[in-house]
Amino acid sequence: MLKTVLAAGAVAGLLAVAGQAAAAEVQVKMLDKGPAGMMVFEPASAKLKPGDTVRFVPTNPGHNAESIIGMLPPGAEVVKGPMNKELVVKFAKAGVYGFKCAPHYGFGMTFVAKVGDGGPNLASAESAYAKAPPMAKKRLTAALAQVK
Ligand SMILES: [Cu+2]
Repeated sequence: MLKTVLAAGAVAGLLAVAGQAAAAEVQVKMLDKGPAGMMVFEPASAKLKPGDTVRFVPTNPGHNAESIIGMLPPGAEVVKGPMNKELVVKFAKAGVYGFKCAPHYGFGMTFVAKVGDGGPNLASAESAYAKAPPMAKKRLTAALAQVK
């Protein structure tokens, strides 16, 4: 009996360790200039698993990261990072999550995370930013193509 309990505990412990090892963090720099041009998140997209996190790093001053309203799965929390501060977002639900830098949305400063299989809003993600500024629309389309 005792042996059985110990074995079950050992298995649970192993699963916990595996779960921790599987969760990843992606660092996304907020930059005035990057390989993709002026006012960029670098990288501009990421493929994640549920439980992973993104750390938006204010490498250059004058930026923030916040949700693009409508470009996230139903029930997911809208986030809004302060200017010049790090923002850490943990993605619990599968889905497509769009982010923008508020001052530079018109310059196309956007980021897309696809979590899991893209969840319930993968098909509708493009219509969510149909009315975005033209440069944002262009970069969001490219970022989404990267992760699809
Ligand atoms: Cu910015």
